[in-house]
Amino acid sequence: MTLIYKTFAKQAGEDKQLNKAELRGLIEEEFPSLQDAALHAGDEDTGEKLLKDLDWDESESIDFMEYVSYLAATTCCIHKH
Ligand SMILES: [Ca+2]
Repeated sequence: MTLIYKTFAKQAGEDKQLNKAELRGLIEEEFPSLQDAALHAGDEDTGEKLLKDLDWDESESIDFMEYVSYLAATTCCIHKH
């Protein structure tokens, strides 16, 4: 969990929130296969789509809890298949 937080905080900066550009940077750095899959599906702006999907409180940014929820959901999906 510490490593997950450090990865998040590295991109999020002092405000501890990921904006669209920071989210895109995190995806490109940590989940390149997700970026490749999105591009292959014709979704060129993965950051924009993910921001809408993850931003539960519609704050236009992703906080750590929203990010961790995404990781948990993704991990569950991966292990089902
Ligand atoms: Ca949010």
